[in-house]
Amino acid sequence: MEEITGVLQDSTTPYSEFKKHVGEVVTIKGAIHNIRLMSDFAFILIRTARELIQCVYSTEFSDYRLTEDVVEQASAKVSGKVVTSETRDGSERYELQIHNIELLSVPAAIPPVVISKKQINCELSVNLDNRPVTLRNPKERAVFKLQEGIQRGFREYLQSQGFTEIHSPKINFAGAEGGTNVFKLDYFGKTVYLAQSPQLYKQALVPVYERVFEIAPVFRAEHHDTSRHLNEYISMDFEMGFIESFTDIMNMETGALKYIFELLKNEYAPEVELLKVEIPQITSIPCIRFKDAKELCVKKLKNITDMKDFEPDEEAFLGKWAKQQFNSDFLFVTHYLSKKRPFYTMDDPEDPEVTLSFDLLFRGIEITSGGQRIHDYNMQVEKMKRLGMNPEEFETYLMLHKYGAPPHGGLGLGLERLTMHLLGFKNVRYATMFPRDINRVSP
Ligand code: AMO
Repeated sequence: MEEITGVLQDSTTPYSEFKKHVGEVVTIKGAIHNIRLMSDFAFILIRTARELIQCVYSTEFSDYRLTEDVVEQASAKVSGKVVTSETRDGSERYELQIHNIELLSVPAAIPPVVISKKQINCELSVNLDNRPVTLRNPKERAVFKLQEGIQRGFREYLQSQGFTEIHSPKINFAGAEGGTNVFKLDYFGKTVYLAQSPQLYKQALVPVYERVFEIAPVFRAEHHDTSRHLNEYISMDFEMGFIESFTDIMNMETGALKYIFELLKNEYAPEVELLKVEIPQITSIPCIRFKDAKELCVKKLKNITDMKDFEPDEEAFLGKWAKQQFNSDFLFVTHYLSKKRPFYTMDDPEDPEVTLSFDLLFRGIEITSGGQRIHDYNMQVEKMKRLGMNPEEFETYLMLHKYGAPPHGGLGLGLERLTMHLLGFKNVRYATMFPRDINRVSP
């Protein structure tokens, strides 16, 4: 009887080990990304998980002969001799002199979009309609490899700080953030809601684990079609107990961002280079109160009508201001108005009109909201009533407060928003693998 040992039998050699095999015959597996036929030889690029490996076909190297079904997007097992190749910048590169190509599968059709060019060259909507194919383009896939690095950095840093990873339910009895942008669902005859955030659950877990985090999809029924709103996005959340002040949360986020950017530089260098990413340098992040930031905007920008929040052009202005004044890509704006923050936010005891809350702007766009939460039962019930909410509907949420919770707070960081601004995209959809927006639920 065959037994499964947990050890994979792999006869292929990763590109990272080619250096050790110069002059030897190795085997690789991958997709045929591009074929350039010359008069008596051909360049065949093999796309592996992270590289494009150049292979050279010539009748000089072996008796193998190219067949008609060796086409782009075919899956292949290629064996050949490793040789060093010349590069313009003098860096070390290796290629394979093909000895044999074994086709593992042959595509049924030519892709609807050319994916072997340096860049996908079509409208965003066409790109998104054909996502399973366009993501094969090295630049497209590099975006999401970097996005993996961001999540990994967030996870690794928080784990190093004693946080426990959690998964909260996405089908819920109430919306966590208030407002109307909540998706309703029929749940065996009852109305339930898709999670707008893990807010109520991450708070509930503070008395359990003190520090928790979650990286998961959340859902917002945004009715408008903007370049920075999605209806489903990945929220990177954390919540921490026993804080001295809400600046503890901002310090934790700053530490996480520093770690993430170092990780990208060190372990995602091929993608950073391919996408020419300017990784921000963080030593510290400047902070400004909402009131003072608004005054700056009023002085510099015309036609400001909403004094309670920022319009996108105000955030963009503040982003430039932070760059000029502090050479910082980031800016914390603190003490947002109580009226504008959700019911769980702690008002400032020194001025109840404002909250112990903050947003983080990255290159002039909000990527994070966070703050200290109310931990006192009576204070929370009173605030809910003041906001016209029925505390009875939040009985299980209020168990947190009723049965004792430490001072705590946390934040939510939008993964796609951070990726978008890191890569300088004008539209968040470029930083979303399979976007969900008001006009799109497919692919
Ligand atoms: P908030 O609702 O401000 O706060 O969301 C936090 C962060 O999530 C991102 N984000 C979005 N990204 C894409 N599309 C959207 N429609 C969208 N909406 C929000 C942004 C934003 O800064 N519970 C609080 C967080 C907390 O206090 O812990 C919350 O969800 O990057």
